[in-house]
Amino acid sequence: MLQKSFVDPDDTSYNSFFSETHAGQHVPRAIFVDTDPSTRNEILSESPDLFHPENVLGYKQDCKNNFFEGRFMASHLKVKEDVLDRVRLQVDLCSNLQGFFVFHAFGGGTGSGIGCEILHDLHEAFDKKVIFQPIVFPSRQFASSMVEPYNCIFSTFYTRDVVDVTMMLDNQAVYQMVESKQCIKNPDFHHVNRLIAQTISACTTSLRFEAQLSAKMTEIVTNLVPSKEFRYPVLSLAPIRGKDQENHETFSPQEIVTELFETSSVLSDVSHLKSNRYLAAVILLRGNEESFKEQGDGVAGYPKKETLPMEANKCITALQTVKDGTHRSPVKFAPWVSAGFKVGLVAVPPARDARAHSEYSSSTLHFLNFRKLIKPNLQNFP
Ligand SMILES: Nc1nc2c(ncn2[C@@H]2O[C@H](COP(=O)(O)OP(=O)(O)OP(=O)(O)O)[C@@H](O)[C@H]2O)c(=O)[nH]1
Ligand SMILES: [Mg+2]
Repeated sequence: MLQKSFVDPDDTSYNSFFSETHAGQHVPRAIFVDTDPSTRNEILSESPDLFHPENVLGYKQDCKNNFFEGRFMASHLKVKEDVLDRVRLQVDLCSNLQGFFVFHAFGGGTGSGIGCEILHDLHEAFDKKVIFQPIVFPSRQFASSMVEPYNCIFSTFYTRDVVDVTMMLDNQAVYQMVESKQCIKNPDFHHVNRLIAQTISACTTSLRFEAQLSAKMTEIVTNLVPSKEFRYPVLSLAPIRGKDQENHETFSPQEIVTELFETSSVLSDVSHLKSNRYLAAVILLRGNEESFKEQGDGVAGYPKKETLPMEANKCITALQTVKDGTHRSPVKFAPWVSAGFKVGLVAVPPARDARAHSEYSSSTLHFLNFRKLIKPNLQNFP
């Protein structure tokens, strides 16, 4: 829900994900599709007032975990026509459309087959607009059927030319993060989805609020994707703590940035991270910092505390330290990448962490690390 206390009344950037009705209600610019009819009922009964009921599409039966069944259903049940109609209506309500986020899973039939068909249509109809594709990639331990890898390979192949950025999310890695960092035993999809939602929310902060250093969708693509074959960033999120732990820690930019580059903060299985070379990284930091006024008028001679937006310089210093690697292994970039980092800063802290003393509250990072793809080129460098 939109928390008005955090929002500058003159800043209407939050409307990038909501359209405002005459009655003042904010309706998410979101369209949900599942061939399984129970999903529609679930969404509408859980959030009856939030989503536009006609933007939640349901059909008669699911696609039986089969990519080609999904593609067939997309045309046979006219799913893609229905979706495109709803998309066009939403686009009409936009004043400055940047692009689309298409969320789907690659392991099932609907997400993979119908998802691909919709992506192709979107690309054709809005060819100049950016498409971000956060995907749930199948993981060995948490697969619900043995054909998930096949569906995944087909979806990857069929969407290769129509998407600008594919954000990799792996249930197994997220489960482990929930278990180890939030100290929740036997987590379920509810916990996993919360963490994924937080990450996506952090990624889109600079689109939703006025930013000091902005990172628009096109800028993220420019900075992150050198060519279409390197368009698979992984995402990381920090700081993540359990309820009992978060009050015992202070999060400085240095700590958060260092944590972002830890293997355990990445929402994908990247065990080879330390030995890898980065091609690019986009870091989005949000929140305020508490500092002391130099000539303060605080109680009993103590300087007064004030809350200030975080400073870009501090983030740059933190990133340089990560790159140099003091007592940790340094974050290495490919030899032909000179700068490497794109930083976005937003002073609005996340609603969940709205504690009076919150410092840097949350941040996220995307980077590319397909060692195999870049390995042949690495051999030419020391
Ligand atoms: N993170 C997360 N993953 C999910 C969730 N539900 C399903 N998955 C994963 O998504 C993949 C695809 O499963 P489904 O979503 O059931 O498949 P579908 O796209 O509906 O396709 P059909 O049911 O075959 O029509 C599997 O790997 C699941 O483990 C969820 O709520 N959160
Ligand atoms: Mg399903």
